[in-house]
Amino acid sequence: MLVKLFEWLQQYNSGFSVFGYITLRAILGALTALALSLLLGPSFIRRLVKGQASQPIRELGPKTHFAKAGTPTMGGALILFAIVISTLLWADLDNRFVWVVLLVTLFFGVIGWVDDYRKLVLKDSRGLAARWKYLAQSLVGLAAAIYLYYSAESPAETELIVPFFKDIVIPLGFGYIVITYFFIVGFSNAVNLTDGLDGLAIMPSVFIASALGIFAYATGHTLFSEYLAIPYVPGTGELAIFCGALAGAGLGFLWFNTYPAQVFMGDIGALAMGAALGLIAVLVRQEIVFVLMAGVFVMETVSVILQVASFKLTGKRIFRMAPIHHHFELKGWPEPRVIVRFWIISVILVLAGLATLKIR
Ligand code: 57M
Repeated sequence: MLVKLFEWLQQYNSGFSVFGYITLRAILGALTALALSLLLGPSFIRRLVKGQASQPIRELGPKTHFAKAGTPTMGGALILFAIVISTLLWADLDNRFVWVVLLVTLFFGVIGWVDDYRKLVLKDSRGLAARWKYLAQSLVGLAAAIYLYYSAESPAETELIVPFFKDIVIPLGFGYIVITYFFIVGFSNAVNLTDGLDGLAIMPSVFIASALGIFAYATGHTLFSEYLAIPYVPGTGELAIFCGALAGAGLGFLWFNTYPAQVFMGDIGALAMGAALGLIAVLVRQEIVFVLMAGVFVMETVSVILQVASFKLTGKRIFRMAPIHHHFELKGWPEPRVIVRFWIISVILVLAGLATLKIR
């Protein structure tokens, strides 16, 4: 929104042209979202407590979690608010990628909100029935995938690139729709599964969003994309502003979500952020690198799949409890140790992902 204002102001003072730079707007986007979530956090949490949006704790879980009873949830609403306001302020709103990402994020937020609201406020422990949740996620994911496939302006937008091999490019055809759908819906659920310890889902999301911002900037830049031998997709640079906003809003949320958490994000935050990250990975044409960078989310999801499959097939569990963060808790690791070690793994994976930019 401000882009147009600063463009107009340039006739009075050429100094306003500095706001045309994506890098500056991405940083301002991150700072705006950070300030919004930090400043609004306390009053927001008080409202959640008043509205009785506090998390019921399951009796089956690790006993250490019983002390968390009464912690307000749905803090993801604050993250979404900060992301949306900051993106609307600092991004170029003529950019179609920005709108697709904003809309997908908001739709997934609404799906999560319905689930949270049913569980917490209406006290319906089933929340939104799984089949309706997946149906809603699938409809939004498919709609976005189909739109992006048919609105693609160059083959580069729908070709799969392989890290380390700059000459291997696989045209995906309709496979693009399938991959985009799976990245949106799959990572939405993966972040949701990971969100079971204080700060466990938000910090990797901040790291990954920051890295995706760099990928978005390079992919949307004629010179950098050529120099790094990655696809050039005009317009993706503006996604760096959304990524900055997500990172800023996430850090602000972590202020309150860090152990011992004053608030949880709820499905409204987890489903929306996962969908946004998965979608951006596709838009910046980095699906394979993203699976590496989001390795913590992948590991959590795989642990659940293995646990359920093993229990169904052999009657035995592989882990003491899935998702895998519960396994380490039940082994006796204090919660902060599990969290920080998972963060460290996430940093390593994100750095490895960024390194693929040069090693090819
Ligand atoms: C939601 N939600 C947390 C909070 C958060 C198939 C199965 C593996 C699914 C999985 C599941 O339901 N996962 C999705 C995980 C819950 O947090 C709420 O949910 C929101 C995210 N959607 O924002 O609102 C609890 O997590 C803890 N928490 C924190 N700090 C945070 O910042 O401590 C959350 C955020 C909160 C709080 O205790 O109450 C959750 O875990 O419920 N199910 C499971 O994860 C369950 N695993 C399981 O059943 N494993 C089985 C099989 C089926 C794989 C096995 O291993 O044998 C466990 N979840 C819990 N207790 N809580 C079971 C025991």
